[in-house]
Amino acid sequence: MEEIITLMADLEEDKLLQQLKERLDAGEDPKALFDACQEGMAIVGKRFESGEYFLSDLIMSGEVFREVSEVITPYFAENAGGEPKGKVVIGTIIGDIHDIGKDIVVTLLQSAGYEVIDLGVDVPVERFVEAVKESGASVVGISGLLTVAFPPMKECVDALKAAGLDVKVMIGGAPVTAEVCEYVGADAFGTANDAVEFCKEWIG
Ligand code: B12
Repeated sequence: MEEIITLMADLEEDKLLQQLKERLDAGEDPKALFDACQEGMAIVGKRFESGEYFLSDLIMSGEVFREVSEVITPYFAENAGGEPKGKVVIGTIIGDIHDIGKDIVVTLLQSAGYEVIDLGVDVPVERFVEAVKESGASVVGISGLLTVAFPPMKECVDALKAAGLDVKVMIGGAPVTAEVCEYVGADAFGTANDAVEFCKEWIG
């Protein structure tokens, strides 16, 4: 997997997609390949923080990852048809436009058989409430990468409660900790893999 990690980290789009297609067709585990790409993304983040990568590289990494998801998702075995196991509303909270992590959560949830209503980025609190009412979803996922995103995340949880909606709320994003989770009043926080485990526990 080292080669995949390096190609993702170096933003070698064409070579990466070519390799992925060949290896998937050869029967390699899509989950392992996806995890390797996530590891590559983590390296991209570190290179940005150290000043080696610029904003344009970050934006490029998001585009590459989207293509990676499009190539890999159809190969996830659990994705092969059938009734959705349950509905999840997800979005990046108002004021925040980071969506790479959220999109990974969406991909993994869909691959695990859940119907996902993705509200996108910079989503107002009321939109989460409306979407739950419209869809009847039983889980809400809120993503936030900026510290300033925490108060609106809390407002969102409060608004869902005030509307009397019986939903479980999970939150995520690199800076989210147990303390943030407690402050926001969410039921759980974690990684994209954790999101799938939470939904298995809450919805089945
Ligand atoms: C890529 C990136 C960008 C890209 C975003 C592209 C995109 N389409 O998303 C761009 C260039 C646009 C960007 C812009 C900005 N960014 Co930025 N960005 C990053 C960076 C380097 C990586 C984020 C990322 O995608 N990581 C990879 C993904 C896979 O990780 P993740 O998002 O954490 O997601 C994982 C988990 O957290 C989880 N997860 C995510 N969401 C959810 C939701 C649920 C429900 C669950 C369960 C799990 C979950 O699942 C994922 C996989 O496990 C981070 C640095 C960092 N260390 O995070 C800074 C960072 C988040 N950005 C930062 C800043 C300051 C900004 C800007 C304000 C910069 C500016 N001056 O304009 C703007 C913000 C604009 C706005 N209003 O949102 C700061 C935030 C600081 C803070 N404390 O608030 C950081 C931490 C960088 C830094 N060290 O300063 N950024």
